[in-house]
Amino acid sequence: MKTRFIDLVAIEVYGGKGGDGIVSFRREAFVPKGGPNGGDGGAGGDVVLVVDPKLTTLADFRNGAIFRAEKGRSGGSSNKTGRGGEKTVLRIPPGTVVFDSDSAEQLGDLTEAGQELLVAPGGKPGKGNTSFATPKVRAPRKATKGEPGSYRKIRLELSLIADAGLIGVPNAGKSTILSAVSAARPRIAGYPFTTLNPALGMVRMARGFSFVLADLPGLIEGASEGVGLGLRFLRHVERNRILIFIVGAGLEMEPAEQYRTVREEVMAYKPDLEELDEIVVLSKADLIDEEEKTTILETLPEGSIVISAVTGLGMDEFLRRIAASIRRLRDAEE
Ligand SMILES: Nc1nc2c(ncn2[C@@H]2O[C@H](COP(=O)(O)OP(=O)(O)OP(=O)(O)O)[C@@H](O)[C@H]2O)c(=O)[nH]1
Ligand SMILES: [Mg+2]
Repeated sequence: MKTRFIDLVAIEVYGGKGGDGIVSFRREAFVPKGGPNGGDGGAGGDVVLVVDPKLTTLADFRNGAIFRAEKGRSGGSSNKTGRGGEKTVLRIPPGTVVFDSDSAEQLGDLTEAGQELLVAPGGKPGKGNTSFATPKVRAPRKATKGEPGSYRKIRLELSLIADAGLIGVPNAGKSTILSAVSAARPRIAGYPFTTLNPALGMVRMARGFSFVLADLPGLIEGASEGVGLGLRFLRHVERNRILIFIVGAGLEMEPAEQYRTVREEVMAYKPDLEELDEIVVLSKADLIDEEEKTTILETLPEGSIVISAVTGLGMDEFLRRIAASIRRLRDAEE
């Protein structure tokens, strides 16, 4: 299932200033008029973006953060060139699109691991007086300063696509599940509609397999007709490839009724979704005993999974089932 989320951040980047060239003359014993030997400065450091495939969000960047690269050093006597400034490398996730905030020009679309984008070149170094020597001017007293590095305000935009979304009535335990299986920390509370906007989490399985799970706002009857937050949520399910229905134990509405209501809303919104893989999950199983569990399971589709994000019951199977489904779909796409 594909759900798009945009992670957005604006930052400022400064290339390092170029080092100054210097004026200097050879001084040797018994050589009264040494020639020029002032070296050039070093180039200022660049600010560079680099794609790190391990990253999945722009969460490492604070809005308005400022990044500067190191300045180049001044030249030395004996024609020594100053050391160049270190570049500043900013790691970003694949799929980041970079814009100049002022001109709105797109500077790059970074997708491949290791791909780089120079966003703020360092300043050009100044020249030492050696560079200004000519047959006529043998002892120039001239050197130039390094230029300032360039400055830019840039906007980073990442659009994430969820592989699967958690669908259910309010309070079913969707956000609790996402926080149990990923590093995402959506808000969790015992009142309905805690989740107003979809949250995304990266679930990392063995052998480098990972997928993105979306925690969606609760769905209620009438959602397909615009009641509550339903429509806003359903827009995100539209491109989903797997539907994960979360029904909660211990809620006023019976699990089978929750499943029926939510499924009806989803299908009323978009009948095509009938064709998708479905996983039905009974959550909060720690609130009920074995007997209740059996009774409830009889009312849910065959193969429904029983979990508790609080005790960890059934969570491995839950993830394995989703992973297997996603793997199949990814293989089919290739
Ligand atoms: N005992 C128990 N309580 C749970 C479990 N999962 C969630 N809860 C509680 O149920 C309440 C609702 O959980 P959420 O994860 O916020 O539910 P949600 O489905 O995201 O709700 P909305 O965002 O409002 O749609 C919270 O008080 C949770 O602490 C569970 O496995 N066991
Ligand atoms: Mg929630």
